[in-house]
Amino acid sequence: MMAVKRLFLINGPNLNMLGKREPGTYGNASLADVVKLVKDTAWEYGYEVEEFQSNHEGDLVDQLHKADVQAAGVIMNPAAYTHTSIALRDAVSAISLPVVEVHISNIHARESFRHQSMLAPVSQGQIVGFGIDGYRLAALAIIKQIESEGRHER
Ligand code: CA2
Repeated sequence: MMAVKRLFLINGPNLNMLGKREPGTYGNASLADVVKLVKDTAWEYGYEVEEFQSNHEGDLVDQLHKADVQAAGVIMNPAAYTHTSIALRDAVSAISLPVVEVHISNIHARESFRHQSMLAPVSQGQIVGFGIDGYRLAALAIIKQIESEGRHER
């Protein structure tokens, strides 16, 4: 039987507030809109998406470990933990999956403390500054990566 092709979509702290505050920086779309965008994009290529959002670092680590068993790739916006979390970096290093890092805003055009990503060196790539369209771009990029590596059988 053909295994289900699955992506994990993981969003970090405060992204549950999308669409409710700070539209100038993060736009008007909600987290539910982001989830629908990724699901619709992935479905075009026969992929299912399991989504997860947490404000807690350890829960995000646990979800990366779960992805290693259940998914073929991860789309992740680690939010503020991007800039601080060695634990999330180690989790990305520890799993054998491609991870694409997404940021809604252009982190390089903002405060200097947002310029560094702990995860970027261990991720497949990073998409920043395209608003929530970045999640669609990330889905397209990771599916292409998975298919080219022939690693979609999980
Ligand atoms: O641009 C991004 O996607 C960020 O990952 C968003 C993080 C920020 O700490 C990163 O530097 C860049 C913040 C997410 C907070 O999201 C909110 C959304 C609406 C209202 C308030 C916060």
